Amino acid sequence: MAVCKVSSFRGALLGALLGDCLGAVFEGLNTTVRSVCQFLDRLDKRSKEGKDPLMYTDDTAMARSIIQSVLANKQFDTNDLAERFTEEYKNDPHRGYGMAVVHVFEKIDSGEYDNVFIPAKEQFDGRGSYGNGAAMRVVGIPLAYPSIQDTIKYAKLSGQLTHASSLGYNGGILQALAVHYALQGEQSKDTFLQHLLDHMQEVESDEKSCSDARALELGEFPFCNKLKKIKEFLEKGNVSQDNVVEELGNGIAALESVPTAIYSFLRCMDPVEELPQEYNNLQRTIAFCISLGGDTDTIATMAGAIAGAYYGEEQVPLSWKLCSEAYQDAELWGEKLHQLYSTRMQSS
Ligand code: F2R
Ligand code: MG
Ligand code: MG
Ligand code: MG
Repeated sequence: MAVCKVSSFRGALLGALLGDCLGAVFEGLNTTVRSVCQFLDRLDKRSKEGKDPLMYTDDTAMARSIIQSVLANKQFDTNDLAERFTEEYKNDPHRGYGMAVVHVFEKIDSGEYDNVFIPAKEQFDGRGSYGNGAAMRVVGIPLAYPSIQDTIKYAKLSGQLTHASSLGYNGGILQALAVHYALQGEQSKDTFLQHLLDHMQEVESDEKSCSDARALELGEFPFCNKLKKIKEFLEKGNVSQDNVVEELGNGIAALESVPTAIYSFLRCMDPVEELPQEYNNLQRTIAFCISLGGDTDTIATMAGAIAGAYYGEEQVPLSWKLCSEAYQDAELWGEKLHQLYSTRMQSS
């Protein structure tokens, strides 16, 4: 396993934060590459004018709870995490949370549930949520646990607190794996994708994953199939944004957004014709995701986390950072997570 630099940890958290704060401006709007780039280009002026920062949304609010929980507890503690999610929501409910997930917080807060996983299992008449909430917030897990088995285990548990459908928590596992492999540094697109595919083939082969996919008429191994589509798109080259949205998605479901974030990261390893030549890879990744439209904050936060882990904080533009709420926390927690990760790596 590669020795990971602190810059990758700070980069992952800053990339995730920027994706959320900048992406949220366009969530659900009809966007064009031009309007996204115009907005991004104005951030330099905005940062100098000392305007209020752009607010983060539920994506970052919940990611912050995971980071604080893994930093505060020696062992991964699902009760502590459930309480942090709930307290965060109660203290600051207007961060654009999903329509259904708030019922999980209300039930946990009621004190009527000894088992913190039950409220999530009751969502959608017992089918559980397949939203992208488990994936949008998971970045702290791969930054805290160098072991791939721990990353999978805790991404799953942290996801299942709100997302009992395997289509929801498996999205969280896939996003965590993508950040894990991005942290390992330079590798080919094929190698990166193959790692994800190898793990997801195992993750999606359990009975619940198969039956959840069947119930939604998705066919077997839905995330693996999307990863194969990404490989096909990358081999094809210049796939249009419309095609990306049509085949990979830009929606609120994990299956319609996590693969899109991974594709965006890999596509933006190379210049993208429609985007300014002077953008670095991280800027390209975030701009590309936002210009796909749909669930822009969440797709950009996931791709931003992967790209930030891969390229490091050197690629985080100062003006974009200065315009994002609470970026100082991302910097500080990136350092703390790096220490934790390094300590765990030495003792393994
Ligand atoms: N909620 C939003 N965006 C909506 C607009 C917000 C607006 N800006 C505002 O100011 O209010 N964004 C955030 O939600 C997504 C993450 O959602 P999460 O945490 O997965 O929540 P939830 O409620 O569990 O699922 C979201 C929706 O997905 C559909 N859904 C999920 N499972 C379903 C199932 N089994 N059957 C049918 N539908 C299911 C529902 O429509 C849920 O409400 C992120 O985008 C975050 O940014
Ligand atoms: Mg959001
Ligand atoms: Mg307590
Ligand atoms: Mg969103």
